[in-house]
Amino acid sequence: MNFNLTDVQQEFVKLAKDFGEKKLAPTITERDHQGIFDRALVDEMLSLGLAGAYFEEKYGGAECDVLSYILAVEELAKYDAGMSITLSAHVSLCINPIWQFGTEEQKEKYLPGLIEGTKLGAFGLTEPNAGTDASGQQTVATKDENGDYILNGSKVFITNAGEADVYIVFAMTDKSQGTKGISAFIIEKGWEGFTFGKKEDKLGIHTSQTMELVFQNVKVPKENLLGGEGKGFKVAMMTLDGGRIGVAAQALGIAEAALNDAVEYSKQRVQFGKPLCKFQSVSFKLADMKMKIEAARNLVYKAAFLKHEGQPFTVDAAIAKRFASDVAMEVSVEAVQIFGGYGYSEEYPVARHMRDAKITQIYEGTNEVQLMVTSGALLR
Ligand code: COS
Repeated sequence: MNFNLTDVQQEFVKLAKDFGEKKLAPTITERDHQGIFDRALVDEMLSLGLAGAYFEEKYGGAECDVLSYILAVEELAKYDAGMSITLSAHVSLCINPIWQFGTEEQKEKYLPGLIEGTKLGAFGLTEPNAGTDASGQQTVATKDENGDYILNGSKVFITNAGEADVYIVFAMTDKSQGTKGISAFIIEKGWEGFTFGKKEDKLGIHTSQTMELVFQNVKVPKENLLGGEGKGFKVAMMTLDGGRIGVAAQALGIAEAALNDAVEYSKQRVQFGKPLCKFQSVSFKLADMKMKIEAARNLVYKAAFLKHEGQPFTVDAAIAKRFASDVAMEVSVEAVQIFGGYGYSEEYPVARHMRDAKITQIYEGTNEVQLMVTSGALLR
């Protein structure tokens, strides 16, 4: 693996960094504290072309690589972890499955708007009683006399919900078939019977929006079946494999931001007549944080590289997601410790990093799920 970033990859980093510095950093505290999902900012971020990194030009993409996209997610997360997951859910969980499993008609219809950013995407798998056990779907899609589907049920904890225009939604088309009775559908906001329920009041990532999807006799044209009937579980699992690299990149960005804040603070804060960084108890802590971050970076970039090369990456994505999210949690907790009492205050950003880090250990498959995936492959 080449560790030198290409010019194009560096360009993606620069785009995200400039946007982070100029547009996200000045308002993050206010947006975080008030729980503002700023659609105008999201649109501006998407207009930079970050969503199209690895898709073909004919759909509006840049035809570069997966790592360019992952680098952008990581960079955004340094400034605004909520914004980074908005992008990751949009690309990994909505654009990618349409691109990977869609018919040419579906791709031509949906990809350009999503890639250009005039449309926002989301993904609905989780239900009140089907979280880690994704096979326990209760949402049902029954066929009508024309072969179209009627969707009934609900989805919870859906990133970008309410704001997104296009949703990848999973439902049981044949309950007797277990995981082979699950199908995926492309659903549009505004269809009759498709509404939004509870908005989550979360511990962190306040600048991203999380809501419930409610389907009451929603008619879904048969043309919007994604990947074939009964293929939904595989669509979901393979989509989540990619999504986990996005979450891992988000975690990496959060950890880097926490370390940078801790380094700066430790140079400025004077106690017992010298800056904190002159105490070995602090400088060694910083060194440990750096070591963990660099190890996480290798895992995250490797998973992105493998995905781009078309090589198997399920286990690498699971390992990267688990490791990077644990690092984000550990590093942000240590950053708070270095800040002391000020770290516990919302006046400084490290409290936000710690709140934001926690979700990376939970969503797109809890870290225990990542152990199931890894051990399952090891013992097969
Ligand atoms: N890629 C391709 N196929 C996969 C796959 C993957 N990553 N993971 C599972 N499959 C396939 C299996 O090969 C199997 O196919 P066959 O029946 O043809 O052999 C099928 O899917 C069922 O697999 P398995 O028996 O392993 O499924 P389980 O119900 O035991 O699920 C876990 C295993 C727990 C790993 C899965 O349910 C999971 O990932 N859950 C977490 C879901 C999640 O991430 N939720 C968050 C929602 S989005 S925030």
